[in-house]
Amino acid sequence: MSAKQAVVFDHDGGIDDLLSLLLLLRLPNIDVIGVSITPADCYPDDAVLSTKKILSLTGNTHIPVCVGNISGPNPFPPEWRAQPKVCHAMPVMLRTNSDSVNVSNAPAHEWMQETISKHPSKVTVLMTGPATNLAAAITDEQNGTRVKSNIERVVWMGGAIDVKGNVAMHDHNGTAEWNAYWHPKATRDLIDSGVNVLLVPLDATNSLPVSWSFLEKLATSQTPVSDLAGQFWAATVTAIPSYEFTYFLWDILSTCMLALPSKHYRVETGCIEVGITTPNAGQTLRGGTSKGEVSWVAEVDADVVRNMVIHYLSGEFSQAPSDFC
Ligand code: AGV
Ligand code: CA
Repeated sequence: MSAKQAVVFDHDGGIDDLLSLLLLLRLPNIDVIGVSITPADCYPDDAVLSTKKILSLTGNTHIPVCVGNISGPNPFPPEWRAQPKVCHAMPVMLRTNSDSVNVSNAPAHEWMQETISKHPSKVTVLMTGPATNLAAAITDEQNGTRVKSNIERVVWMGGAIDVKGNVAMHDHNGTAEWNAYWHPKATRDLIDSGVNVLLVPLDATNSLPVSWSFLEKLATSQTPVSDLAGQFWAATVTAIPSYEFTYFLWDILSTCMLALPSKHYRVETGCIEVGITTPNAGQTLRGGTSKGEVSWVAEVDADVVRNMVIHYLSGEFSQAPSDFC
């Protein structure tokens, strides 16, 4: 059996970020070595509490948690940031004591530098919020190069390449995806960094809305893990009926990319320029300079991904699921 891939997971506390944490901890080929939180599409206290509880529920209290202290210039709407509070209000979560999980005092970018550069094997960074913490870690003059050299690859839910974005603001032309828009400079710094980056943009996630049929199929599993996952997703259904506010398996697909066989998706590679100012801040645009060459997931087999998600998000919290593929 090949060794597990060491992963640092940086998320921003949304409902699908928390579901992604649960999913990631259940993937058989992954060793999560730490979780960092970006204070973006959440209120960080809620994100820390839910993260600690999910780690406790799944028997992973040894995994350290930390929080970022850098904010981007374009805040998420307060209603979105408040939405994930419902997750730690669920009965299973309320009953779970999480006191033994350690929350680091160091800010996330410093913690990342230390953790990644000192790890004995190369580290994959999965990110499901803005790129802020990692961008600060790798652009740092003193330590950045050492950190970059121990990164295997970055898988990031961010960007909209050949499709429209999901930012609807008065001073924006709608071309950007929210994670890329929250901190456009961080987006550019990551894309220009030369690190091996796989974007999971809206081009790929648009084929995976959270639909009633998906929720019905998950519900037939009737296990502790699938019931909690279904309850988390139930809190997003007010977003289902209208296109602009549809909830997608954004972060979930990004997490799946760590275990999905390559025959089930198509990748493109090219140079990407990042808009920094209005009206297209955060836009990830096909462009000419060789500096920003990255890969992105252009298309996925949505049925396979849905089946994979239901497979891994079923069973008992304390029991590892069998291999999906
Ligand atoms: O743009 C997608 C990113 C993902 O990381 N987030 C939500 C996911 O966690 C921002 C976002 C876009 N539309 C949203 C979002 C909505 N309707 N509610 C909450 N967050
Ligand atoms: Ca997110």
